[in-house]
Amino acid sequence: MILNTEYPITAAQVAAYQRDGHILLDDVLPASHIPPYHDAMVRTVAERNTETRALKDRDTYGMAFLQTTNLWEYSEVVKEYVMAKRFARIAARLMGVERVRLYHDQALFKEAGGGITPWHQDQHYWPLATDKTITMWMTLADISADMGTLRFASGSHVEGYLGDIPISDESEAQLRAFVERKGFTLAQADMMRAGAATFHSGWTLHSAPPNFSNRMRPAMTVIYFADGARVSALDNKNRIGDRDRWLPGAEPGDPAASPLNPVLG
Ligand SMILES: O=C(O)CCC(=O)C(=O)O
Repeated sequence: MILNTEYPITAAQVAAYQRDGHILLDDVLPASHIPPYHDAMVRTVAERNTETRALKDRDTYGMAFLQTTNLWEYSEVVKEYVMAKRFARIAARLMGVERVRLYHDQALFKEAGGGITPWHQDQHYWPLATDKTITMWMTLADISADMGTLRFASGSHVEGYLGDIPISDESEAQLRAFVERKGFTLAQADMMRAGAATFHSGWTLHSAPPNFSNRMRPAMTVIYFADGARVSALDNKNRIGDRDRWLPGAEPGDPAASPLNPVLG
């Protein structure tokens, strides 16, 4: 089955990912294979979503997307997708590691009229003592930039942890100013075909524009880290929450390897 097949990654692509902290790859899941996964994800998001407020009544984070986590725990079809060797091997190859584990998945559906995704660093949230973390962000429909393809600050991953700056109006102001001051080149796909994906490092600064269209931007993410990584200090409140949810029972210094974090490839 397609999810266990190899997606060839060249040495030039590995070098580009390691230099920029992100890369766009086409046909990570060829479009003809998407419908069953798309449908299972839409169904699971509908079942699990707890957001009922109108967009105008939410804060900036709430307007950015409907965020539904670990869909694989609730749908066998989504589980097949999240556990796919094909995606995990891309993650391992780009990071230059032998094997990766699953951290968690999340659907990030930016609604029609949804707001910006503020500038942020994912690894602010993750109690993982390694630089080898990566998110696959796949669109399940053809989308254009004005629906919210991700915008990356190329090379910003080398900065490492920039502090306790969770996704918010403050992160948008503070980190946008940082990106401008440092003069990072910005990269954003003008369009992405269904099944294309970006991969970005946990430290890479990124954001997204609003969804100006009248259609949902259905994005599915899977987050991986290098097998062998340990749990870091729980030095901000989001890392405590993430440890409780994604690394149950693990203490700082322990291997990051709970039953929710299988080796995938
Ligand atoms: O989907 C978005 O707008 C933001 C995605 C993101 O921040 C991520 O996947 O790390």
